[in-house]
Amino acid sequence: MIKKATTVKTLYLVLSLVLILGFGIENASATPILGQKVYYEGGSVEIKVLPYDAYYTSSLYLFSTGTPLFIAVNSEVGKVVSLGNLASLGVAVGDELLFGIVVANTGDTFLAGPASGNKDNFAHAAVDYLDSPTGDVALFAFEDILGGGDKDFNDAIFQVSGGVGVAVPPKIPEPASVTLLLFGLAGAAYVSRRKKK
Ligand SMILES: [Ca+2]
Ligand SMILES: [Ca+2]
Repeated sequence: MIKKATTVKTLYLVLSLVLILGFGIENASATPILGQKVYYEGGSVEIKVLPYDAYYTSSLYLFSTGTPLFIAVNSEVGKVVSLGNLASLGVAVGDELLFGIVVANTGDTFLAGPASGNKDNFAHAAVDYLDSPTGDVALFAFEDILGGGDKDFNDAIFQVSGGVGVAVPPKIPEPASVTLLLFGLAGAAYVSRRKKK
């Protein structure tokens, strides 16, 4: 009898936790912002493919890298792709994380971010950003039709978590530029000392 009560208690606790966590995420979620820019904050970045509703097949790419980096297809729901630390891909802290989709059926490429980034002058992604102590999350919901079409913004949905932010983080000066700065200062000090003599 006691054992059964404990089991029920445990089950209740687990259910409550699931509910709290679920609602916590739901509540903390901000309003999606059309054309929101996101920036790299350092550390690793992970992408998860979320359920979508579209006729077209779209592939997610990261365009901040030298050559666009293929990440996943909208139909691969549940797939998780870890990009690791983006520094290894040539993306620096403070750089804009420019995600976009390539629509297989039409050949169109649509970038997230402001409308001006796209040939149809339409913002193709709504970004729902959540800054939380357990990790930052940005939900990208894309519209896959040129000019906006039905504007339902659910044609390709990806969750980006990790070092992602919506404010421009301060740039960390590279060791090389710090060294140059020190050399410059030393040079200036030398010149001014010589002038005094
Ligand atoms: Ca749709
Ligand atoms: Ca649509």
